[in-house]
Amino acid sequence: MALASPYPDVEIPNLSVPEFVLAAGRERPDAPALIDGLKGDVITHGQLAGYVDRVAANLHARGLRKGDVVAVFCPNTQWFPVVFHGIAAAGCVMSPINSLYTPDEIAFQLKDSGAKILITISMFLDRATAAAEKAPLDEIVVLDGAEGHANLFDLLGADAPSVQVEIDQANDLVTLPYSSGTTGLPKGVMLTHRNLVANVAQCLPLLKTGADERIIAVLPFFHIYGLTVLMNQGLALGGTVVTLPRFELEDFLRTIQEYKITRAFVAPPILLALAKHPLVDKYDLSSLESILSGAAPLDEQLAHAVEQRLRKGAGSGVTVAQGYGMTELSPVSHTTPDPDAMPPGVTVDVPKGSVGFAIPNTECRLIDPSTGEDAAPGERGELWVRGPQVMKGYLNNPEATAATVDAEGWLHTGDVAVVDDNGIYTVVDRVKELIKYKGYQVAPAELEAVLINHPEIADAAVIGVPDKESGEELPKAFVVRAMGSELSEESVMDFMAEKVAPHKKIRFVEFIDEVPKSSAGKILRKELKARP
Ligand code: 4UV
Repeated sequence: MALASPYPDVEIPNLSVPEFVLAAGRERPDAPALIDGLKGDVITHGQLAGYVDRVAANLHARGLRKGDVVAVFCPNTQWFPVVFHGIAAAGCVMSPINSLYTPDEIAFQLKDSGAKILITISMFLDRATAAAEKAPLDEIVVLDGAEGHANLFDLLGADAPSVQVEIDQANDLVTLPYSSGTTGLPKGVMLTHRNLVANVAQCLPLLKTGADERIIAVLPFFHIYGLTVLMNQGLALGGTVVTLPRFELEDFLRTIQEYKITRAFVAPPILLALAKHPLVDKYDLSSLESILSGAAPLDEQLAHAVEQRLRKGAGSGVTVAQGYGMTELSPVSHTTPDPDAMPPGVTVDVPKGSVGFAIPNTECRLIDPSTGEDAAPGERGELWVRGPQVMKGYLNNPEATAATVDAEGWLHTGDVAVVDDNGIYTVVDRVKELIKYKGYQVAPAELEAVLINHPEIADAAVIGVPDKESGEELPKAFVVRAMGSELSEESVMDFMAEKVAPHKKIRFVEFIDEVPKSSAGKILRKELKARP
């Protein structure tokens, strides 16, 4: 049985992403749209619109056409949104690459996505160049400049004529982030202009807000949470997005104080720092009205601890709450509203450990995995989601698409949830392979593929094991040594540390005689998890 959102449907304007997201800023061209939290540089809404026009024009002049993929390998700066919307306005597709990736990981995404151009910064150029040796590109643009490369000024050049590209909102892709979904290797998630416009429009009724919002953007724009919720939602409000290139607690706290940040969207590790670290008391964080956590489960006690600590003395009314999403959902399907934006007729407190309500235009089902039928009321089940934010599919992978989005349009999340009588959802488990470390995806299949390339490894399987202290899941490898090999745990971990980004490092190794597999060859991860 489909469970509807308790919010009335919203209209989804038939606009491209830049048209929709930049519309509010047109009304207040002199207001700051983007501030560099470290340097203080400001881009106003008026300048942003002008820069976006230039980037689109210059990408067109460099030969890019509708549908071409442009990879972006950059940390959060105020230029990331300029580049993203410029790419989108040119009708091209932005594929964001994780800043921590190794050359092999970058090359995989460049090849798989068919990217023509890579836009990066000089600090990342070594890795970008090494990746481009394995995945040829037309060009690498280095925003802050490097000899022999075009730079930001070339993308902003005045001479190229403006372009007007016709966008078919429901079909044309705007971004291609990578996600392993419920199983296997990372796949290109095809998100259309409509997906992203819809997801911002769907979230707005849950915010009680105006154009004076100042949002701190420390979670990366290369992840869909950063792209949609921090960047696009922030700009669509006509607010100010203050960027930080990485999480350093002191920079984070100073930026909140200095720019009187009103909203922070974070992941649980940042809340842990806010709850525990002595530095927090040295800063005035009283401007903060809302902290929303997402990307991994939020501990209820931790949410209360942060709320109490930040309220103490400062007299602020900050609320700590939680949202839930998935790259394949653009990403939001559930979130906790501002206290004065509750669904019509609902007056209860939303429990801190929950992920709130299904957002407008979103239907859910909870399916009992053992029967394939709807779970009984109050019982847990796999969460299925249907709505305009559901991806178009995985790039060049109709099988994986069909296994994730069924014929009726339900996306099977691989997460297990319960819903109460008020329509409040709590995520209680994950039945897919995916491991999450600090909110980042770690795909066991990807690590297994790297492990079995080691000459002394005959077979391998990876699972996530809970770390009590940090509350994180840590990747653990079960390794079958090749005949005669004396491979040590350390050498397995060292080998992996060279090949994969730091968040994907193998933290534990156990040697076994054989990886348990089903008759169809599927790794029986449950058996590995159940081992003492
Ligand atoms: O694909 P992905 O890396 O996507 C995300 C998206 C997180 C978002 C998005 C919008 C929000 O408003 C927000 O608060 C958070 O992380 O990983 C998707 C998987 O991450 C787990 C779950 O297993 C998803 O399938 N996950 C995401 N949020 C939560 C979560 C959560 N609140 N509680 C438990 N697991």
